Amino acid sequence: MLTLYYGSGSPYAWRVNLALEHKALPYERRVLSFALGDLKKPEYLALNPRGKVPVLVDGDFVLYESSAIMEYLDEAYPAQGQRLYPGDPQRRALQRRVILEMNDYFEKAADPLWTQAFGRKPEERDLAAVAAGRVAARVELDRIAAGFAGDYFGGSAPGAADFCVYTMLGFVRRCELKVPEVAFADLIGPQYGAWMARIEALPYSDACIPPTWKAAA
Ligand SMILES: N[C@@H](CCC(=O)N[C@@H](CS)C(=O)NCC(=O)O)C(=O)O
Repeated sequence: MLTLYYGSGSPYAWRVNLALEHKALPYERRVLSFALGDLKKPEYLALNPRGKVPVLVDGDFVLYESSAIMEYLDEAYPAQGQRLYPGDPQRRALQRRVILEMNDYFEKAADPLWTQAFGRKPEERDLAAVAAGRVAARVELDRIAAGFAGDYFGGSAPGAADFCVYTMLGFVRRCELKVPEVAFADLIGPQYGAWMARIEALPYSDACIPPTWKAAA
């Protein structure tokens, strides 16, 4: 049995949750509380000294960093469920590139959106920073769209890159609740909008929505 240490609302934990479901692996999801400081407790720091989610535990093997976890799941359980990465090395490299571009470039570009939405009181929000974040995020989305390989980044079926991009965008959409000027649908445009709808139609997608978001809906 695998254990996923998870925090509700974390796109990194959410992507691993989708990956586990895609691979139809049995797992237990342990939801930690950011507010209660669960991630900084000694027993959790023993699993991840960075005090971040997600962590995967597989027997006596402990792994943190979501991208490494997704690769591990696909390599350790190649015959289980559906593949997260294509077998072809070039297609696999292109998916990894999308993931790195999201982690390294999109994350920084979109930072003003979540900083203004979740890190500022309403009266302190800087809408010029939101506008600049939208422009920077759009530049990255245009670049990353080169990685679409059909209906998905993974080709005819979703894979690790899809789960990575989807959950980051899901987090940006969440910002709109606090800051309507994020104008999410307009920001992502029709190509990403249709692709998000395809991810949301997957049979396991709903089960992976961050539970605190569902509770608040
Ligand atoms: N590079 C890490 C990022 C993980 C991460 O930043 N997790 C955030 C939640 S979105 C976290 O646990 N933050 C808690 C903290 O920094 O105190 C990964 O891919 O797993």
